Order: sequence, then C-alpha cells, then structure tokens
Amino acid sequence: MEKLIITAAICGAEVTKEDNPAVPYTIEEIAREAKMAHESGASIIHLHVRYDDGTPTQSKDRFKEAFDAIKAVCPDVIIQPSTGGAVGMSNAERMSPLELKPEMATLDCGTINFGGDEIFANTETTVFEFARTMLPLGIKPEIEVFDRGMIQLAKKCIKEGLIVGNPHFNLVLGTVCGMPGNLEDIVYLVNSLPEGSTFTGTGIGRYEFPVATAAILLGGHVRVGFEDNIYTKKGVLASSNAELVEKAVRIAKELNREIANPSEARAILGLKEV
Ligand code: KMH
Ligand code: ZN
Repeated sequence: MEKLIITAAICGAEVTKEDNPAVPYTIEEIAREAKMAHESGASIIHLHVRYDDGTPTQSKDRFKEAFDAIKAVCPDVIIQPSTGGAVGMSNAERMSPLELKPEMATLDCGTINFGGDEIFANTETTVFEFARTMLPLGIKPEIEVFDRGMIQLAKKCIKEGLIVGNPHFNLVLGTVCGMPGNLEDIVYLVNSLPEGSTFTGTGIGRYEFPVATAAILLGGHVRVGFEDNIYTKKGVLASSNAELVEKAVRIAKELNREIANPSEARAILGLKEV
C-alpha cells in the first residue's frame, strides 16, 4: 500500500483554550505546534489562523506571518490553508489566503448544519467560485466532504473542468449534523469517490481514531489535530497536536503502513516538488 500521509489540523476556528489550553492562537504557538506535529510524522499542516486573543481570521497578512513562521522551522512541510474559515465569514474573506498561492487549500463542497443556528454555507455557486479561483493559481483543492451529496457537487466541478488531475478528498465524519463516523459510513463514502481519487479520513471527537484506523486499512490517508478532537483518549486532554499525530503513527505502524514525508506526500498528491 501507498505510504500514509498524515495531516495535522492544528488550530481550527472553533476550538478554544478554554476547551484545551494547548490550542495555539499566536503565530509563535502555531509555528511550535506545526513543528512538533511535523517532527512526529505530519507532512501536511491544515491551517486556520487566529489573532492573539483567539479570534479566527482569514486575513492574508496573518496567514503570511504564519506561513513564514512555519516555513522557518519546517521548510518542507505542505501548508494547506482553510478556505472554510469560520461560520459567517464572507466568501471574499474566506478566499483571502489563496492570494498567497499555497500548494493546496480546502474546497468545502456543500452546506451543512453545525448545530444550533450555525450553518456552514457553501452553495453550488460558492463552490464553483472557489474552484474557479484556485484553478489558474495552480492550487490543488482538498475537497471537504461532510455528507454523501457533497461528492456529487465535486463530481460536477470535475465535469465542468474546475478540478483537474486526480482529485483528493477529505471525508469528514462525525460532525453534529453530518455523516456519522461508523465503519459503514466511511466505506460507503470511499466507494462513492470518482476513479483515481485519493482520500483522507477525518473523524470528529470520539470518531478521530476509529476513522483514522478505517482510512489506514482502506488505503486512504489520515487527519488528526485539535481542530477535530482535543483528547488522546476519553477524558484525557492531548498536550499537543503532536501527541495526536504520534497516536496515528502508532496505529499505522501496527497496521504496516509506513509514514510519508512531505516529498513523498507531494508525489502521491501530484504536487510539484519544491
Ligand atoms: N471552520 C469551519 C467553518 C475548512 O477548513 O475548509 C470550516 C472548516 C472547513 O474548518
Ligand atoms: Zn479547517
């Protein structure tokens, strides 16, 4: 089987230091978490940024600061900024980090309830607009899928020529109103992907490691990190993102999957070598 790409989603937009004091906010904290996660086996850093008080922002300048700080401590890691941002942000705001021409960025392929009154809105027009912006900049989208219908919209983007090359999906399972993270759910989604796709499995909360294990067995890749889950096991807070990456590495090794370094991850994903 292909080597395993581990993505560390180190910060997110919703989780706070009140949830886990190790959640990074400042540029220094973000760079430190990225470095430790990378040294533990992550080849991709999925990145949101915050102001020092923890407020999420999609400011291009703040992303640039974070990119520079991460590149200074782990020059070869793949940085994948979010275009999801935080619920309620405008499309223009969400797309700001694309101006930095990252190698990859997320492309959320549909609308989903995030609980209470929160709607993470991604209309078809929005998804087309984001894909159309990434294409000429040579940014590889990671297609975020929270439910089965989102694969349909991704297929439409592919048909329209807005996503080119082998598509890469992130199957995000276990959100409050999305697809649950049981084995049959991940198998169903994987079987629904277009031919030639690669995929990452992301489990939210208690689903993190069951989904990771299933993804490893199914030949996919894995995402872990504070954005998705703050515990190493029930009731035990993780002291760093690296601790979550280390757990994914242990599971992978037991299941005979070797870990990809950033250069190997680029080859698997069809990204240019840097
Ligand atoms: N924070 C969520 C609103 C992404 O990074 O593209 C969206 C999100 C997905 O986290
Ligand atoms: Zn995200």
